[in-house]
Amino acid sequence: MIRGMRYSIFTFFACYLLCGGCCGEVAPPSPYGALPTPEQVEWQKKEYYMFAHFGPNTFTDVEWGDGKEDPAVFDPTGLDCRQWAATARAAGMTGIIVTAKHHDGFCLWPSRYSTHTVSESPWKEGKGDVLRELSDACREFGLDFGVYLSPWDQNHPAYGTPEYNQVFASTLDEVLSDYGEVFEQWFDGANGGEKIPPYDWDMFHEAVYRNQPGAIIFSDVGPGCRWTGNERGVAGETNWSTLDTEGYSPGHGAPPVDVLNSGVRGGRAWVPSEVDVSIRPGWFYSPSTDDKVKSTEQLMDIWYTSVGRNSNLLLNVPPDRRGRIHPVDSLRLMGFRRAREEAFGVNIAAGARVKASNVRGGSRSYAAGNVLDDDYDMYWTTDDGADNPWLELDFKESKTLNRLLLAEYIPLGQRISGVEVSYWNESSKEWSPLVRDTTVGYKRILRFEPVTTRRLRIEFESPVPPVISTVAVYNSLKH
Ligand code: FUL
Repeated sequence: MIRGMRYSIFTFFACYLLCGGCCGEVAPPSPYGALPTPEQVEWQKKEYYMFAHFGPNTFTDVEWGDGKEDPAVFDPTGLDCRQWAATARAAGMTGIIVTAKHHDGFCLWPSRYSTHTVSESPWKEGKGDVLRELSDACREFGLDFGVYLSPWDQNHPAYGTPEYNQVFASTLDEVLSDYGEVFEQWFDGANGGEKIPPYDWDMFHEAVYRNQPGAIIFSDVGPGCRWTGNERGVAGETNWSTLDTEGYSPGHGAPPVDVLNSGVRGGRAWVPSEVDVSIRPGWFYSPSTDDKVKSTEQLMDIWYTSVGRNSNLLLNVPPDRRGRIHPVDSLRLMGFRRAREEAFGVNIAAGARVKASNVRGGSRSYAAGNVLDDDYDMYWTTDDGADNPWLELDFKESKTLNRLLLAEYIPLGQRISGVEVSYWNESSKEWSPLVRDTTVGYKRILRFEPVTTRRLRIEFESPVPPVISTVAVYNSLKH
């Protein structure tokens, strides 16, 4: 009898631990609204990668070549894609997207579908292939490889005719089948031509997915990710990863830029924002901008307004005329990395006590403490219909802080529309307002004046239970 009792107490506790605090699994909250694909979730985790604008413009000092450039201008004296990759890696980036073909139509690889390519240039006696060297270097340095291809082509004789759609689709086929895995296909919507021929976007997308089923397609309106509406590095303060794309197309047919900037609450498609911005005033290298490379302060600001606002950051670092990242840009990238490490190196919330207004089903699977672990898939959430959800952090002693990082678990959708943060004011013995904001999404970093306190309270506005994967707190001394 006693033995049996012991056994059942043991099984009860085993069951308790296995089931996460109660007998019987507690179902997770229902997904809400448009949802990301698994590839979009993985893409979002890449956060920060390099854009490399390189081509004839690098040598001619213009931003938009007209396609009439002599291919002989393309002649880097010491091209070294391993140096690009080593730099990106050391900068903390996760990949590189290269302008395989910009608006001038020049192809950085020996394309079968153009006569305006590296093969016609003197570089490596016409035997070179930048995409080969870069894709190999990315693999060697553990980086993702992505390609930019402009549909607008000022060189190709078929441009403007119905045949061009097939030419462009074949070009995509070629690039996307020859250089290994491509994580992102970047379609530029820019077009300075007077008459833009109708592009067959379905055909282009099909070519991408046929060759690279896991690739994320960038354009003004996705479908994988969207332009954030400006090239200044600033995503909307309110930034939904959802958008209504019906009836819109990339380029001139895109929604207004303010819509792209903030997304659309309740939009029917999941099309998260990507911030593209250049470290220099122009997209291509020019010796005249060597002294105009963005400062660490400017880059940190961009971090807060991109990654800190539910976006990925695609930072353009244009290789110079040797075909290497210029030392000024490299130094700046390293300073930027150090600044991020200084700002976010010590998480004040680690080891804090966390309390919540409610824990779903009382289950440990959804406990408040999950917001402090490093596992993105572990989150805190509440029962359906639980009012006024909040989390409270107790640092156990007074701490000075000025940054709060929040992350929603996006596989269940973007849910939160408002956050209100207050701190425990020891002198007045009450909660004092600290900062309030709107959306969270994959990542949100709130900045506020330093405050010294032992406790922080975060209230969430959400039509359905909030699902919070991460809460982190920092005291950034410089940035
Ligand atoms: C724009 C282009 O016109 C610029 O030259 C650059 O490539 C930028 C990323 O996109 O639309």
